[in-house]
Amino acid sequence: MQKTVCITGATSGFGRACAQRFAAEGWRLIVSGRRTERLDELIRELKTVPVHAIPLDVRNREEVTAMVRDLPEGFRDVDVLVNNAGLALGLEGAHAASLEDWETMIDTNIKGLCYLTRCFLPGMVARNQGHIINMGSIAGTYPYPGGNVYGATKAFVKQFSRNLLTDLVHTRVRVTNIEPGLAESEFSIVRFHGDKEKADTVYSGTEPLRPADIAEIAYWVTTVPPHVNICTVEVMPTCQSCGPFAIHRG
Ligand code: NDP
Ligand code: 8X3
Repeated sequence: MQKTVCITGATSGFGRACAQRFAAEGWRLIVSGRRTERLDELIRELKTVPVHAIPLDVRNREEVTAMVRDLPEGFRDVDVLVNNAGLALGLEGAHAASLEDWETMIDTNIKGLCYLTRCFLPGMVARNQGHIINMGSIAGTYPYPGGNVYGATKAFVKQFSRNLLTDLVHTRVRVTNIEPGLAESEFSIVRFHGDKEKADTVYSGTEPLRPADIAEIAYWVTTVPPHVNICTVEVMPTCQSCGPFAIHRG
């Protein structure tokens, strides 16, 4: 039977690549994001499968609730939710960072992810079938200068994913936290508030992960036998590793 996947942040990067990957396997797609022209593009591109595209700001709880409540016939029983919408803003130290940026990251990466999860879970539990795939980050495990609130939001995603598993242990609903490292998308352009030149320096001289690499993992975790749950996938490009502890000598 044709399965249904709902992907947030499908207008760019990992989310868009996930939409392409699941479409290639014939899945029915619910795709969302704030940029409607990008959603229109996606509909034109993914002609071979049913697509329900819906403009959505995940920070808006009422919008999220209405989106899930008003899903059209044929799209209501969501098998997989890819909680991908998210962003980093700024790389300043905590003493200099913008509180507005901090709030946007918390509202999107934490609260938005919670709204989507809470809205879709009752259906999944009632059907005793479903899969929540959260887009975490290595930043949720390893600190780096300027990662302050961004990394903390992804640490939330890590622990929330684990706690979901404990609440769902009596069901066959699965939860996976994918934790990518350096990956080229629009992520750094957004982080540096549109400064493409600065964003390019993040990837210069590296071979970063590509959105398609992450989409492959997101699709793969859904294909293992139903009694198997891939809890966490930490993934980095070969050119990246964890740094040493920092010691400041005065
Ligand atoms: P992109 O900037 O390319 O894509 C981000 C997506 O999130 C866009 O589709 C954007 O859509 C959507 N989005 C952002 N804010 C909102 C919002 N308020 N409501 C709805 N959608 C929103 O970045 P990536 O693809 O790289 O990032 C995807 C996820 O992966 C994020 O959660 C990010 O933190 C995480 N990640 C990224 C890594 C990287 O190095 N690239 C590594 C590890 C994790 P729109 O603007 O149209 O709303
Ligand atoms: C994105 C990866 O290391 O830039 O989550 O924070 S990193």
